[in-house]
Amino acid sequence: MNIDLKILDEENRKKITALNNEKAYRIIEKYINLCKPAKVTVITDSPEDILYVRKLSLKNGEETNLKTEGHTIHFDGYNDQARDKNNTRILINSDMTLNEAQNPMNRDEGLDEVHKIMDGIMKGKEMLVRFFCLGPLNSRFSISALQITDSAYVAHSEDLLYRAGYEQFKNLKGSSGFFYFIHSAGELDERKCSVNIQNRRIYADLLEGGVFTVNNQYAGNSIGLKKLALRLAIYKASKEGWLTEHMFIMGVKPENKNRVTYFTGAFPSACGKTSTAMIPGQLIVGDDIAYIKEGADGKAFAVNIEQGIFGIIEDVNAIDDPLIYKILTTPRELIFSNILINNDKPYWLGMGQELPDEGANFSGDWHKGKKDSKGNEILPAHKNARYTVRLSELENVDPALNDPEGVAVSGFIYGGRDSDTSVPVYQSFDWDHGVFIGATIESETTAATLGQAGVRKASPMANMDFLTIPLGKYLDNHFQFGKKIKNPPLVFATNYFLKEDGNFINDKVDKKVWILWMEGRTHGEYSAIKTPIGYIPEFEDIKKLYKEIFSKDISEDFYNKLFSIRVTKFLEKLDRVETMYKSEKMVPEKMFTILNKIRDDLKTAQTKHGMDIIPPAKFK
Ligand code: SPV
Ligand code: MN
Repeated sequence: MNIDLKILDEENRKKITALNNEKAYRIIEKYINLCKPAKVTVITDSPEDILYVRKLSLKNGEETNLKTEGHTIHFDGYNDQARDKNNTRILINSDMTLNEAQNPMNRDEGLDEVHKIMDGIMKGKEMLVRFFCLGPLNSRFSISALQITDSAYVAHSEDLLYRAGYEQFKNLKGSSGFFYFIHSAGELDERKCSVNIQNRRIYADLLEGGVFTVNNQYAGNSIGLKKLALRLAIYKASKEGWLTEHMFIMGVKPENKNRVTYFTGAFPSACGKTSTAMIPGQLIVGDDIAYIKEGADGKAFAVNIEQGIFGIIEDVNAIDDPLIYKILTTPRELIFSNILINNDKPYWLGMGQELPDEGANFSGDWHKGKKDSKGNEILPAHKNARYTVRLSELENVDPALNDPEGVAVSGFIYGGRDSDTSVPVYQSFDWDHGVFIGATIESETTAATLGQAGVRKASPMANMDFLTIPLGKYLDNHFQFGKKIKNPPLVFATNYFLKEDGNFINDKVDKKVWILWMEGRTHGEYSAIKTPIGYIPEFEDIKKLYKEIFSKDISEDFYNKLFSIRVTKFLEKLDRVETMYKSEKMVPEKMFTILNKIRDDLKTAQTKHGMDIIPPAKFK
């Protein structure tokens, strides 16, 4: 390989040569020539190189030290605090199909546009060339990744979130089977925030396995290995017959039983994803993205592609989230983003203490009452403010986190949110019905909390934002996956948000009862009641679990409130689901067969019992 890039000094040149990968070299060369950085530094897995990145972010002013040792603050630019869906586009050729909602774009046009924006974008800046591994090292699940960025904050975040993969990259032995990500924060202001937000672009090139992302810093847009790799991996998995899911992975561990049972869970935002993965006494493997493949004994095995958490900080306090609160308030390597800083101390919404009236936040210098350009008051900290930390910092991290085999998954959980339709937990009749349940998750928007009629947002498998294949094809892949494996996971649905007269019927922490019931079901320990929507728990089992876990006596009346089948509400949901899927292309017929059967059974039950809200005992 002939490396003729003048910008590389001897050491950096050697680091690239050692990879012995022509494609990787050509990509590095191409983007050095296009982005025109002032300096290029190649980072290996060595502690010195990784420390260099951490220090560079401080030196550049992209992060600032806080009082607690190891803690830093990073601000994304104003209006760069969340994923930019409009400017995230999937580049496809004319022989590929996607829905308009998936925001496809002609590949040549997209590449042309984004490359024009990238021309000279790193002038005066240092380009970092990084290598990571999506998933555990030396694992059949894992995918190598090349990351090029001019943001030391992005590179530093990736050290917390992903496994170092320079050495593993050498094992590719020249193969082109890796993903690559080119990022530039673009021109910066004095706070080191991206200035050209109007030219923010996030373009995924499925055919080449690359993503180009410019003029942004928010991790969901900038960090290649997170949601950008998720999009590429969904496409790859679809071709290869495995699953890439927007799912946590947790180990459920009943106190009185000597076993750990693994579950994965997909929840749209604000439906309880992190709080489920973090239920006290259980183990966490991952909180965001899982690769799932067939493994030993015909079971599904999953790995966490990450090794860290990029978590929402709002409402993390000593009472509701003691584990995370401790992490956020004691010394360790940790990046806060978009919170409020006062006197080098971090403050966020819902932290359980009074916030100061002034400080620095995502809007710059902030004081109570400060308004944005539209006259709206700016909150002290952003609602999507976050923390970034290694999973190994958590007491409840599962030792299997880095197991190259992954963990055998006994159950999938699909978590929705509604105040008046679904029961807190139920199990599907079989795998196919489980796919149906995942495909029909809904979350109720805040309109409902304001007291208006609940607005339901469909969120199939909580993965819609990231699908790079048609939804119908994605669902078919799920059906096929279950057919292929001998012992597919049991599938469950949860809803933690049932209300009566505007108040939640049960407590937040009750999800521990539901998870332990699901765990028992995977071991054949509880019987269940067959209803038109699926299997629901028996009163005696739920009563026993409440007693064991919370020393609480529950009444049958309470159980009935939670587990009665609300026929009309469920039928309304089926109508919404039918309308949505009728307008989709390539939807497997099975979806409608399952839907019609549930609808018929609900109507039959309604007539038979002469009631609209049917208590569980009627189905026995
Ligand atoms: C999500 O929104 O699902 C996240 C945060 O996990 S982001 O990185 O923005 O995707
Ligand atoms: Mn996510």
